[in-house]
Amino acid sequence: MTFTFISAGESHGSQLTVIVTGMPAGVTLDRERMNRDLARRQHGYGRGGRMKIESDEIEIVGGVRGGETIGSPVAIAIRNRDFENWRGAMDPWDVDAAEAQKRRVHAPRPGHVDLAGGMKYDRRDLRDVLERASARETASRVAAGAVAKELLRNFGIEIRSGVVSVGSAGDPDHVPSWDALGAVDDDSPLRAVRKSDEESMVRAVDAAREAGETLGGTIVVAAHGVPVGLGSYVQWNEKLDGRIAQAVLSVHAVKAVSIGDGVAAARRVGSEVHDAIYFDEERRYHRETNRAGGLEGGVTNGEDVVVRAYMKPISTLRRGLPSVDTETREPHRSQWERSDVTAVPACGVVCEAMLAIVLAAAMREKFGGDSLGEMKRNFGEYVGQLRQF
Ligand code: EPS
Repeated sequence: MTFTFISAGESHGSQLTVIVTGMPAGVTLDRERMNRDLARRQHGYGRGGRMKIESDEIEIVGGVRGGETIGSPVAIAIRNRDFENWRGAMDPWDVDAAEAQKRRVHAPRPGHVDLAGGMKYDRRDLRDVLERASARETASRVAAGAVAKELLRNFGIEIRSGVVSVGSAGDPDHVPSWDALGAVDDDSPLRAVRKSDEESMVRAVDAAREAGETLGGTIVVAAHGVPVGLGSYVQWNEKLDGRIAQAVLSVHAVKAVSIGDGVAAARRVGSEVHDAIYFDEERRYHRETNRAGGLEGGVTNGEDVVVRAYMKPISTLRRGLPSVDTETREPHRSQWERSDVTAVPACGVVCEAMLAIVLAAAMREKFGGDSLGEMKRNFGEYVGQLRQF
């Protein structure tokens, strides 16, 4: 079974439900470590009132016994504490008409899927669209990613991220080392890679809040310990760079993705872009630079996989934006109740999860096995083969 996940649940519904398929049996899960990822996603300067209500926690409801996977789908529930405040408008069976009217959304936000979603699914109350389109869904991704990370760590694969820019503060092109990503402080306001950028980032968020604005930014996500040979060059949809890009671009508000030096490489000559190949007995084949971001021809080359995600400003602005009332078709500013000013630090944690999910899928495809032991034996044989090359 392919390693992947599916999720369900509305932002103000009772819970998020996540089902992860393709986990081998015999993987020990660390509850605290997994919950820590959920907490990391909730953190960050510029989050709104909702994060004061929620305190996300993984509740495993299938596929795990005594802390170990048993080969069946791993099912997870994450409760939405805010549901208690929304039950009248969001209950699956008994919606209170007055409550539903109070929560009705009829002035779509430019930049959000409110309008296109309402037209597509023929939902006149745009709340039916925004509830599922909400970035609340990213808690599901982080839960699935936490499962993927538990698998990957058995093969020495680790994932880190950090923020390199928020609005115009920081440097979106900054290339952090693996160690620099390790030094990112999850408790710092914006999870900045360069501590010297943090202050200007905080000021940018304050200024945006003051102006009723929102901000985006740039995140670097990297994976270390990835073996040579994940993904393939033989078919378009097997190229791992494309699969990573799809996964990261699917994260809310991410509008661009690049790998390695990405966009900057398009402006340079070839000799300044490609990573020279070296060999010595200890390090075997290796590079002194990693501008390719660990991927050549859609295949991992053993260097760190380095991905950059560019997040646009959140589309819910306190000051609103020009829009149309879909009930009267008259001009109407987009609606606002509460929202985050920025969620760039959280987005980094979500992108880690997406990278983990794609890498776990690629590892499962290459090494198979129904149990972790079988998968590890297959992996060990392959590592032996690489040593002969
Ligand atoms: C979101 C709007 C805000 C965010 C939410 C995403 O929620 P609310 O509408 O309840 O104020 O807080 O993010 C989360 C709930 C979360 O867990 O990240 C949106 O419209 O996308």
